[in-house]
Amino acid sequence: MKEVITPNRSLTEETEKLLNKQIVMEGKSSAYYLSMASWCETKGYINSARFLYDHADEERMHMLKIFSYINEAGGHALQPEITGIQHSFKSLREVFQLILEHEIKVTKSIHDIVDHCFSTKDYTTFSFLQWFVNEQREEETMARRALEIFDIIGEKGMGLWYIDIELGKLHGLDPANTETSAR
Ligand code: OFO
Repeated sequence: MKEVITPNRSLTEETEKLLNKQIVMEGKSSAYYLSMASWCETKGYINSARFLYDHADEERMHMLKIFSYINEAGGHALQPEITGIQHSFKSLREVFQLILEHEIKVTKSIHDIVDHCFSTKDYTTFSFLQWFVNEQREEETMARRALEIFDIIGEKGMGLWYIDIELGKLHGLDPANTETSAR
């Protein structure tokens, strides 16, 4: 009798569900940062806009990393519904405060999945997620440094102009290049 080939599935359904939830978070991060980038560009914060356009791309890349992982492990990665994205902000400082708050939520979500993988002995997914654990540490640090820049320079007078330049430098951008990466 011909052998039935079963799909090689190494993920439990529960882990697949959690990873799909994380896809939604990464997709939301990307949309959120894109919206912030656009707002910054309209307000003339060109360096912050470039920073955030790049960041939106990075978040999409994080989302795609999880897509590949789920599908390679025999699951089904689902395109997330993204709604309810904020389009205007009170100030540039508020943008970076919201980024920090958002990244802290993302870190918690990643840690919860890591916990789940550890307790269910899914060491493969546990190992896959280490990249995200490190990435979140870097992103939270970056958001905290950004807020320090506001405190150090101060927002009065030319302050915001200098803050915008320093925020770009924090992301490794050359302030002499005034084009945004919105293309
Ligand atoms: Fe995906 O790294 Fe932040 O959110």
